[in-house]
Parts: sequence; C-alpha cells; structure tokens
Amino acid sequence: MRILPVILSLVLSVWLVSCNQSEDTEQHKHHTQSNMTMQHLYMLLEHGVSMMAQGATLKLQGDKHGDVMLSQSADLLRRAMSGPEMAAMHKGGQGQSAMMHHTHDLGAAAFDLLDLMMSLQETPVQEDDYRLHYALNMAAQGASLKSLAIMGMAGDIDQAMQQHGQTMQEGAMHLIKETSADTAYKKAVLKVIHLLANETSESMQHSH
Ligand SMILES: [Cu+2]
Repeated sequence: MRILPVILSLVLSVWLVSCNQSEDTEQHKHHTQSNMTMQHLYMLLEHGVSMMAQGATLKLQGDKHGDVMLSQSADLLRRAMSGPEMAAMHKGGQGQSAMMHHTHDLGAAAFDLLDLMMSLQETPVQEDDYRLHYALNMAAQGASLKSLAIMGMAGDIDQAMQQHGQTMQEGAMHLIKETSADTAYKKAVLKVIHLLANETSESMQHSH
C-alpha cells in the first residue's frame, strides 16, 4: 500500500517538470520571435538607408527619381521605427536592450540625414558627396548581410554572409578614411556610417 503515494508523487513531479519545460520553451519561443522581429525592423532601416544613399546621388544629378526614392525611404524608416511591432516591443519591456538603443540611435541619425538629403540641389560633380553616398550604401548593405546572418537560419552560408558584410563595412570605412566632417551634411552621413558599422547588433546573438 506504500507504493501508491510514491507513484502519485512521481507522476506529480514528472508533470511539474514538464510544465516547467513547456513554459521555458514558450518563453524561449517568445524571446526568439521578438529578436527576429527586432532584426527585421533593423533590416528595414538598413534598406531605407541604402535607398537614401542612392536617392541622394540621383538628386545631385538632377534626376527626379531621387526624390521618389527619398520619400520611399522616409516611409520605410517610419514603418520600422513607429510601427505596431516597435510599440509592442516597448510595451513588452524590450525598450532598454542595447539593440533597441542602437536601433533608435541609427533611426534618429537616418531621419536627420534624410532631412538634409531632401533639400539637396542639383550640383556639378562633388567627388566627396558621391564617395560618401557610395560608402553609406556599402555600410548599409554590409550591415544588412550581417543582420541576416545573425538570425542563423541558413547554416554555413551565414558565416559567409557575416564575413562579406564585414568586408563591405570595412570597404565603407576605407572610403571615408580621408573625408573630414567639414560640413553639416558630411557630418550627418559619417554619423550614420559609423552607427551602421558598429557591432552592437552582434550582442543580440549572445543575449539569450
Ligand atoms: Cu524601439
């Protein structure tokens, strides 16, 4: 007759452990899901910056499509930074993460730069500006490759993407090496490039 309580307590403890595990799994799923959303928002932002760089170059050349690209970039930036996903993450307590801070720093710098780009006028070739736009695009594309790699969805190829992303960003840094921030415009472009090339998004990988 002693066996029954033993069995009961065993059943109970197995049940408790499995509940606990499924709770952990749920939590992990939730966490992974919001990391994934965060990376996607960050990628939208990176794409917006890449479009800005190209739009601004077209605008300097007097091409009207430049304005279209700049306004589409503005839509993308707004979608990423003030959409329902961002609001939900802040509500869920993720507003203080390093990744979130970095994303908002980048978003704010990108909006500032976009304002300046929108008032660019067609000008005779300005080597510096073209080089800066080129570097900005490279830095954004490099960051985007790295963001995709960080999500770890494609096995070994992620490593190659991460490496090429890094190469693109180093290329961007090399291009701007001799550019001095002697105008507000250059300063704004350089700021976005530096934010893109900074490694903060990598810390996401180890945060869970
Ligand atoms: Cu946020």
